[in-house]
Amino acid sequence: MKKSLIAAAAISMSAAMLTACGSDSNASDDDTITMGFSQVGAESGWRTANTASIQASAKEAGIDLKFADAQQKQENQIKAIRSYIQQKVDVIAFSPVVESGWDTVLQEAKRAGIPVILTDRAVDSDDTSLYETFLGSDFVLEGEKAGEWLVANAADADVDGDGTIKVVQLEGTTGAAPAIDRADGFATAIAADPSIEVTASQTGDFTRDGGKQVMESFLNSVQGIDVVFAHNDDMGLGAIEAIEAAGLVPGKDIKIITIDAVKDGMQALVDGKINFIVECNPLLGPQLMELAKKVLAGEEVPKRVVTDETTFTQEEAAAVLADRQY
Ligand code: GYE
Repeated sequence: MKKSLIAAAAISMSAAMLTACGSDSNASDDDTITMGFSQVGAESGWRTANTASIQASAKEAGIDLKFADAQQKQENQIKAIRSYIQQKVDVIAFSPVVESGWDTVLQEAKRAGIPVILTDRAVDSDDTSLYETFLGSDFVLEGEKAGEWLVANAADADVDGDGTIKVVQLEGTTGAAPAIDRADGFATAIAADPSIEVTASQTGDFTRDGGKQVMESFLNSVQGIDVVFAHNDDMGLGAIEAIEAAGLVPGKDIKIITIDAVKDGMQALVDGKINFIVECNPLLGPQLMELAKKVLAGEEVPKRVVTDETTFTQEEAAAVLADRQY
């Protein structure tokens, strides 16, 4: 009805007006895509930027987004996914807080005929038919890049000059893909230099507070720490607070390597408090919306879409900091 009225009226309209009417009518069409998105939480600067990207891109793509923050709890994500199934959304997207334990709920989505797209983090399910595609970073590669930098800068990183480079690792959320993969990639890369060893490793849950607390305990229990490898900027920033509180100079007395490259991390890199950052791109929204449209149009999409990323030294960070979006 609405469409035919517009069509009739359009006969006497200019081409410009016709275009305007055509796009206006879309917003209320029944064929508007509804996406249910279950986000991990709001644990880090990366996550905040990721959420903003998804919300803005959905709006731009004309996709009706139902969004839920799971506060880093898998049970909340499962509840959100079940409610999206009940609401009969067109597509479900989510960033799984941990890798395992998703098969049951994903089978429920499959039975309901609702396609699922994984963004940012992967699941470890053997049944890859439970999701259409996985969009996100190569976390193993990120860990390798961090380790390779350390191998290349080993002489400088042996702060106390005792011939052993003692690394303490601040892990991400236990069981999360980026925590598992970054630790693996880092271990592989540092194996090239036997003088580098991970002396202690503990989770800081990807949060600033977590990083601070774990670093405080490392400073009390581990002698001669040369390097901190933090699985994200936020934990590295928390570690900086703990190091400064202990009367040491971050970036000098203890070298710091992190992953993400959010603005606060980049600022600390420019200030000399962090020594190297591996980028992890949170701006996944535009690609996610595009993939969702393709999946729903029945088009083939690749099973894996990897995001392009770089690394930053202190000098490189100084050159780009002013233009950093997040
Ligand atoms: O590195 C960290 C966040 O899954 C890639 O989660 C993401 C990670 C990111 O909390 O800051």
